[in-house]
Amino acid sequence: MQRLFSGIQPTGIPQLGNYLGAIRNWVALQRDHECIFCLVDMHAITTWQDPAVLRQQTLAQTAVLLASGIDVQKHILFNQSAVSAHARLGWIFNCVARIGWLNRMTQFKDKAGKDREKHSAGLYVYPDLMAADIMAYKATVVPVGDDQKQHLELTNDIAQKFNHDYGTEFFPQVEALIPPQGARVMSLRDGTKKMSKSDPSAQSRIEMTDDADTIASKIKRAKTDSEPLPSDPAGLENRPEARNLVTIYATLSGRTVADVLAQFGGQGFGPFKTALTDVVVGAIAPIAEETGRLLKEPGFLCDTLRDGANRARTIAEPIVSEAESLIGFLK
Ligand code: AQP
Repeated sequence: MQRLFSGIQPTGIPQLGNYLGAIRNWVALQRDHECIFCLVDMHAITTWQDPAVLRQQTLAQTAVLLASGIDVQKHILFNQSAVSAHARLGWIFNCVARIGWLNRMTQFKDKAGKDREKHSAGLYVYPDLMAADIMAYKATVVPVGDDQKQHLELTNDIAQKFNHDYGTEFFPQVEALIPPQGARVMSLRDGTKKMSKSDPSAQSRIEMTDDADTIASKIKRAKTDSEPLPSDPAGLENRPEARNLVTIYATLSGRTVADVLAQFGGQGFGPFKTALTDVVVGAIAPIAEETGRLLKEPGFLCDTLRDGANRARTIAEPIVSEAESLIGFLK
């Protein structure tokens, strides 16, 4: 059975993009993989996080993941900072990765914008820590949304350079599992921008704890254009908002975009938005309800993470310790 690693930053309540791009696939992949799921709190602090809010969001994300169907009896769920092997291997990878490689990372450019020099050094070396997260477990499968593809290519470059530099075949290559549909859910306010849990506008995203009324209101106010929906997918070109909403509908209802347009093509957005609301509420309401119940048990959530960290440590410690020996650290 292949070992799978994937993470999510506790930078807010998971949004529909996190769910369709990652969490929903994590749940399905549990059937035939050994899974390690991580709340990457060390990644989260690459941008400022209020300590109390970070703690609360870590618990809230744990609740959302459990409510979505992550099975902690069979698999591992923990928060990154609780397993020091990540930081140790992350530093080693900072010394393996080349500055030129990091300079090419588009996510850093997107997140840092024009004011690059004012951002944390952590944000810049984020992909090295991500490579360490995966390699600390020698995981070979990483399910992610489209935005993480470049970071996984870098992970393979780092693993290969480490192996080359130290004359070993120690670290494996990883495979990115990117869902064919839903890998890039866009903002409800701007169809050219990715939906993000830390976007300043809560109207831009559906959160996994939103109730039916909130979902209905966000979808009603979602940006669209004034044309009716096209009858085939080619008609969605240059219509990013329409394409986004149709893709969300198709992904959640397990249909193709062509099939959805065969039903709604030629109609205005009104009836489509009503149907979309039903589909989104159908998927999210049960998760939101179970999340609310779990949030009343913070002790249980903490115990779940602590147990997960203990189990994660037993895998990562020997791997990272051997990597340290390979590079000449005296043990
Ligand atoms: N809009 C999206 N569509 C599809 N997949 C997405 N993912 C994130 N946004 C979308 C996938 O969710 C997983 C966890 O993401 P993350 O929390 O590690 O960081 P992120 O990609 O930066 O997500 P956010 O929501 O945009 O967080 P913030 O606002 O903190 O930057 C990843 O697999 C990601 O691909």
